Amino acid sequence: MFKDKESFKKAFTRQMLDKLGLPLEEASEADVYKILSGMIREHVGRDWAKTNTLYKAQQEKQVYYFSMEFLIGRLLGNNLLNLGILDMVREALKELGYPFADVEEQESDAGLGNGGLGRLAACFLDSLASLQYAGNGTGIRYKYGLFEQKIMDGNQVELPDYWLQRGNEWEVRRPDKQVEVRFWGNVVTRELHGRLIFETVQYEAVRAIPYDVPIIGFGHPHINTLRLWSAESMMDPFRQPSGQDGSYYRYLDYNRSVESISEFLYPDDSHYEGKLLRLKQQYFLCSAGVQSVLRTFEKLNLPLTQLPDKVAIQINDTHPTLVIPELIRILIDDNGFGWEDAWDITNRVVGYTNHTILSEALEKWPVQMVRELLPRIYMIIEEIDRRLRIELMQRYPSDPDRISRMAIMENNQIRMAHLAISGSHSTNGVAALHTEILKKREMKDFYELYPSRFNNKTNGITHRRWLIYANPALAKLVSECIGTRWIKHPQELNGLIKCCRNAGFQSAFANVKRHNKEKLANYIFDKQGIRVNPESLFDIQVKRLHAYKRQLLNVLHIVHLYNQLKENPGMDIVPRTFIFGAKAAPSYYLAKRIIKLINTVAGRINGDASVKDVLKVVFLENYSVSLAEKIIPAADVSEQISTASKEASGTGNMKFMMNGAITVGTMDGANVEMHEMLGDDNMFIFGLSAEQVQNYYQYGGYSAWDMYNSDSRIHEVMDQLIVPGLICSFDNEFRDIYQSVLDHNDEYFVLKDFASYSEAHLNIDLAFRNRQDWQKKAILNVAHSGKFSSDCTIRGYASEIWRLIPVQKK
Ligand code: 26Q
Repeated sequence: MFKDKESFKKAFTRQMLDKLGLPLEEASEADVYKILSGMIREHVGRDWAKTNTLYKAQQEKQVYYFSMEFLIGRLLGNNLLNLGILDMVREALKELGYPFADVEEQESDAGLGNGGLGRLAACFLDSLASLQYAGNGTGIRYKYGLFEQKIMDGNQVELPDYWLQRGNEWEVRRPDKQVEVRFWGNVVTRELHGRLIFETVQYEAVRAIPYDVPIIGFGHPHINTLRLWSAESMMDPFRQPSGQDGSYYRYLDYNRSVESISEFLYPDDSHYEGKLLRLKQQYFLCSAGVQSVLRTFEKLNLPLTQLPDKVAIQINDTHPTLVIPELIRILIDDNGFGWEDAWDITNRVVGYTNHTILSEALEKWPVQMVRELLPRIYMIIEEIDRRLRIELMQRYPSDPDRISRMAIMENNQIRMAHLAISGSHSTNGVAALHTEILKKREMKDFYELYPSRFNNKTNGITHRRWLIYANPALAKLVSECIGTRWIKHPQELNGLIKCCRNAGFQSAFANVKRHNKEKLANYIFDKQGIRVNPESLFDIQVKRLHAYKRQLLNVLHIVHLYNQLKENPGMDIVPRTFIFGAKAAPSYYLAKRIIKLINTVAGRINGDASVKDVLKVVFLENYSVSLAEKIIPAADVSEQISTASKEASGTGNMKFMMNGAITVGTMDGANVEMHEMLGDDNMFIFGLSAEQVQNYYQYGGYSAWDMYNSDSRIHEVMDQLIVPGLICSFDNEFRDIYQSVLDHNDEYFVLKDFASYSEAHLNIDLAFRNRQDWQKKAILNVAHSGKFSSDCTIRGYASEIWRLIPVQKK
């Protein structure tokens, strides 16, 4: 049915009639979306089954990527692209009277993630399938994704994201594959033939139902599975008939509590807080996921001792760390293994990826909570801790401090990172600098104990979604210049280096950017009624709102520019449009105040006719994957300005680079590796280094008040946060922000980096005036971005951590 345009049109029209009883003329865009996505789902069904049969027949080793988040966004366009029929379908629909862009908008954005970590998981799935690895995703099918953001009166307001409201054409419910997950209860121990047997009684059982989503590989019929688990109640959860002595009411309570398990995604406020429901979610994912992995393994009819030869589990941060005690539990309690063997198997199966160096974000669960909710898992963690302590005592007999520092259980808390490192064979950071910081500081003790476990895997992004799909005009131009091999081998984008000075190519490149900027300008006007000039420099910062990402530095600098323009109306600056997009965790007060500040500044500046030709500020509501696809291709400048050492990697930085934006950034996360390739000529680096930041934390010597008193620009913009004038409309309007910087001694060095940030922006201004040179820089950014394709990252994980080779290579 997808052979050619005409047969597609015929099949499509026919399905519209058969499935919805609608002649084409009466179909809405939503109807078109529904039929089209249904057709694709059906179309891939056979190849999906074939891929699974192949895995089984060839006894492939499989990797399971366990993650509490998969930020997949929309699937229609991406699936058509990977199937190689996007252009054909686009044309066919156009001929039938439906612009593809309008059809696409009918799909809700699957926002099952907060930001980088969740989007990384989605990019990895795309690469796994496209490179023909046997790789699966394991996650939770949240009923509500990350909240929808509305801006009201400049403030963020959160609305529930009921993304499933209109159904989900991509998923298949698989009740036949359901498993049971048990909470609460008591462990009874007895002896049987000289062995201790552990049995949990009086537990509460929950049904885990999988929903499978096909993950379509690019350019070949290789289809992997993302399995998302949903919690449902059982008829007989307590293993006793309900209805007796008040147990009916207990059942009703139970029913409600079960539904909440897969109800919503927790927003990340990077400030760890141990919530019972979150722990339930984590164990739900781990237990259902591990049981399902083992069921698939069972079909191979091999002994469990061979599990590490056939299965790798990668845990996306510590959120799914409970796979470790869960796998041990199943091996010991259900399969009769002794501790050593169960531990050894588990250790060889699991790998752990760390995504954070903010110590306040590290997960620690209260002992009591784990003991009550997961009594048997708790016993196993206790045993892991006991054995680790013995190992440490032997290794460091005279260093009790070190043992307390490294223990898993300490101060009535369970440190999940320590559990993850000791229970797995691999711990990786997500950028070179990040891994070095883990080894030298954050996890130094563990690095010294297990040096060979630590390794780096610099993050990546799928160039299929982020270049070919999001920026088709640029992809086409690239192919015209260097051919199409780069699509399968993204490193070959470096073929563009030879075109970077070619005037004809530069001007074609500039036209593509211009076209993308016009599209974004139209979107901004449609959505927010603000007119921005596509001729101006588009300077963009889109990412979660967090103090360490320093949106505040950006907005204070904008205020400074505005002050200069007010003082000196004739000042010669390149016209700029500053664009922001960011969600703040609902409970993160300071982050929300920064959103209000950005909107206040935007309102003032956009309302001031005297700067209307040179300065605009836009805060785009509800930043999400599909919005990112519209914004990133239109950027001239990419803001990656975190306090050095704080951003583990960043992946937005890579997306902008691949779309020909030039980065203004600190030497943080993967910016460092970008800089290695691009050099000072093609990136605007500023600010303290990670080492300098560390030194200030360690030895002091920085005073925010001194900065304020010694730099008149800083003095002026800080005062504008509290004194009515160009920015504030009443006394102390932004006192909380003012205080966070001055009274708390500027934890993120916003003031310290202000001068060098301003200077970087002056350099941007100068550089943008020389358009040809600017194009050259932008082209070089694209040319060097192939290294950041997630294909490259996934090959690294596959060969060095999972020991997996692509299926087609056999
Ligand atoms: C934890 C406990 C309770 C509720 C929520 C959370 C939670 C949820 C999500 C904690 C953290 C996250 C997400 C973290 C994250 O996205 N980290 C980013 O990961 C990217 C991919 O590796 C990196 O590029 C970024 O640098 C890093 O900040």
